[in-house]
Order: sequence, then structure tokens, then C-alpha cells
Amino acid sequence: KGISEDTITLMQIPGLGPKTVAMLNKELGIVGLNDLEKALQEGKLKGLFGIGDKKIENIIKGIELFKTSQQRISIGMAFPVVKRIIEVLKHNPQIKEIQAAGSLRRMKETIGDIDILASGTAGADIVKSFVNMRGVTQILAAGDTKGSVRVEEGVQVDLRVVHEDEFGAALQYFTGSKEHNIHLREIAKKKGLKISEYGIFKGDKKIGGQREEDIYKTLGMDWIQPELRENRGEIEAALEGKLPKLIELSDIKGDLHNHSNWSDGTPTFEEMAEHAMRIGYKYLVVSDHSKSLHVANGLKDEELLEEIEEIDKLNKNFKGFALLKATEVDIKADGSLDFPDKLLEKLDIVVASIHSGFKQGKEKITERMVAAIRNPYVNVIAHPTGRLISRREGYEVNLDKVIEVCAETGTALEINCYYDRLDLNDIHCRKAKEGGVMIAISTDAHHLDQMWMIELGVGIARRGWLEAKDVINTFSVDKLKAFCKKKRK
Ligand code: DGT
Ligand code: CA
Ligand code: CA
Ligand code: ZN
Repeated sequence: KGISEDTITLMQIPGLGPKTVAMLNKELGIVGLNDLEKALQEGKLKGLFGIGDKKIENIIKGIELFKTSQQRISIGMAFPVVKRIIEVLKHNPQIKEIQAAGSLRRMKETIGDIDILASGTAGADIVKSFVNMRGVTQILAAGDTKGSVRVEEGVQVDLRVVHEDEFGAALQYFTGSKEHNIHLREIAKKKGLKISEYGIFKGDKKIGGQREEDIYKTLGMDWIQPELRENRGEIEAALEGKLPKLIELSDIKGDLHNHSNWSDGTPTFEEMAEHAMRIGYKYLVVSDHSKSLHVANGLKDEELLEEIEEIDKLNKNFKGFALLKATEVDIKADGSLDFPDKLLEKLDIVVASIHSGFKQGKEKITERMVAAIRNPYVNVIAHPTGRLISRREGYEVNLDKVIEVCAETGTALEINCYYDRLDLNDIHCRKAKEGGVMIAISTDAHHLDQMWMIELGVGIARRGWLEAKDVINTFSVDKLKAFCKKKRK
């Protein structure tokens, strides 16, 4: 009988060797991490076979370290890692095809580990070049078909190498999600078929597996975009030919929430415009903070007026591009806005958000937000739940109510693309769409090198089943302005 998963977990804790783990099991019946933490709390370890305060302290530290290393990271941190690795491995002539799989391909907001799939025949060589790559800090496994490493960003990366004619089946299998795959296998079974990481089979005969499409097609359904593969109705939709036509990065015509060096960002208006034009945008929203947000160098009323003048001047020089006059206006503790209506009236688009009073409680926060949504000048509510992936759960807010009032008033909700926010998340996003609310996908960039994160937001939108028509920054500049004006009438 092999060692249990729980025991393996215990042995991964720094400071706990196999001997200690065996002893703890024998003396205290400890099999897993939960048992160990309980025993520590109850002070049961002290005195056991020479375990003293120092050793106990080390074990506690080890548990903390272990938990941190097990933590999921934001997709925004994993994304550049995978791009870098694939960029390097692509130049290896032994590799035919290479692609990210797992939760990263599904654009899940957090990533447990990164899975990469490659095809080729020289498995051991490919794995060797992978584990010897720059940025690898620890080699966890290096076999003929599988390599596993930890990289300097702290995340684990698994590479699997398969044969060319199995690539599609393996990609399908390792993309997951597990729940999606389980459901798919049930359908295969009912049709007398079998799917595995090696292919799709009828009895012993392989009938497909080189392309991922083979699997879905043979099962009688449309190919399913990876972002939808969470077993949330996508399989049924694919069987009926009713999958959404998901929004794509290329549908985005501009970014609706950005900060300049007038508040707490670094770029000038000119730099923002130049960058936006370079990446093909038709417009860019300059939404600096408002006066109450002192930590972010919020603009005073007269500074916003100056900003407006400055942007009007600059816009005269652009062709086929415009900076849009805007603000990220604070929703104050009492639900009023940080700028008066007669100032907001001068803007093309108004983004409003909560940055204070997080502990007010659900009812009060919801009231504040609803009051802001009812203001005829507010077009977008930014980062609606306030959560931060790495360190904060967000304030409590009645999102159903928020969605209802947004739909009623023609106010959009934001998917904030900043890697630590990703707020709204995929589930909220889908709910908002079903509630008839338009979505804005915005980076909240404070530096030009954060504007790429729009890709993350588009991923969240796709996971939320959004199409281009559900997102206001797929609109032309005129249509967008009309959307904003309509609410004022
Ligand atoms: P993660 O790493 O926690 O962010 O999530 P995933 O989805 O990347 O999960 P991971 O890395 O454990 O496995 C990658 C994919 O491989 C997973 O989405 C589906 C497939 N897979 C792995 N183990 C199993 C399994 O035991 N059963 C099934 N059906 N699929 C599996
Ligand atoms: Ca994974
Ligand atoms: Ca994995
Ligand atoms: Zn902002």
C-alpha cells in the first residue's frame, strides 16, 4: 500500500521529515495537515521525543510557508510566465506544437499551477530543455514525457509532451476543467464512445484526436471555447448549436478607465494617446481621481476644468482618435458624489467608484452605490465589489439590486482588468448580462505597461459568456458617447 496523499502533504512542509511525520502518526494519530494544526493548537507536540519550543516554532513557520506556496496566483501573474516559456520553447525544433492548457487557457482568474502541452517525439530532450530554462528555481520532476518545475515567480509549471497525432485529445483533456471533462465523458459513453488524453475511441479503434475539434465534433457538438469549459451549461449549448459568439480582444476599441500624471498615474496625456493609438484604439478615457481621494492625489474642481481644456486642445491634433474627458469620481460615505453635477455634465463619460467606508455593511454600501447609479451623469461603476485577489475580500454589496438599478437606468458595470482586482468576476458578469446590464472592460491603468491587462478582462468577459454587443467599449466613439448621453435625458 502506497503512502497517502495526506502524508505526502505533511512531508512537503519545510521542517518536517519522514521520520517526524511517521512519529506524529504513531504517537498522536496525525494523518494530515488539519490534524497537525489541531495538535499544535492543543499543545500536544511539546515534549514528544525531544520536540521543544524551537522545533515547534519551526513547524509553524513551515506550515505558513507551505500554505503560501500552495496559494493560487492571479492569472495576471501567470500570464507573462507562460508567454515567456512558450516564446523560448517555440524555438526548439524538436517541438511541433506548443500551447498552454489548464486553468490558464480557460482564463480562470486564479491559477493553481501552469500546464503547458507540447508535441514532438524527442520527449526527454524537450523536457530537459524545459527544466533547464532561465527562471527555473526548482526542478520537481523531469521524465520522458513530463517535466515539472517551480519558477522565480513562485508558481509551478508542468510540461507534458505527447505525440503529434494525440495533441488535440491531450489539449482537450489537460485544458479541463475536470467537471467539463467528466460531463463530456458521460456523453461519450452514452454514444458508445470513449475519450481519453490519447484520443476518441470506438471500441479499440481510434477515430480522432489529432485536433481538439475532433473530440467535440465526434460527440455531435460545436467546438467549445476554452473559457466556457466549466460545466455551466456550455455542453448543452454546444449540442444545440447555441454557443455565444464570444467577444474577442480585437473587438475592443478603447480603454474606459485610466489615470494620468494629473492624479496618481505616471503617463502624460500625450503618452497615453500615443500608446493607445499604437495598440489600435480609437479612443482612451482619462479618468483621474476626484478631490476626496487625497492618497491618490485626486483633482480639485478647478483642476478637472483645466484637464478638460487641455484634452480639448490635444484632441484637435488627432485623426481617427480621441481622448475622452472623464473622471473616476468617488462615491462618498453618504452616497453623494465628489464632484457636482454641473461639473460632471462637461464630461464625455463618468466612472464612479467606492474607495472608502468598506465596513459600513451591506445595506449602507448598496444604498450608496444605488444613489450613484441613479445619478444621470454616472455611466460606469468601477470595480463593483472592491475585492483584491491577493489580500482583500471586498465590501459587502447586494449585487442583484445593483444589477437591477443599472439595467433600469442604463448604467454599465465594469470588469476592472487590473490583475489583482478582476472585478466583476466571471459569474457576476454573466449575471449582469442576464439582468440586462452593459459591461465596460477597463484596465484602470496607472502606467502604460498595465494597459495589456485588457486581455485579462476580455478573458473574464468570455468566461461570463459576453459577446461584443454586451460591452460598451466595442462601440464606436459616437455610439459610446450616445450611450452616455442617453442617460442624461
Ligand atoms: P488549477 O491548476 O488548480 O488552476 O486548475 P487546472 O484546471 O489547471 O487543474 P490541474 O492543473 O489540476 O489539471 C489540468 C487539467 O487536467 C484539468 O483542468 C483537467 C485535467 N485533469 C487533471 N486531473 C484530472 C482528473 O483527475 N480527472 C479529469 N477528468 N481531468 C483531470
Ligand atoms: Ca493547472
Ligand atoms: Ca497541473
Ligand atoms: Zn481607477
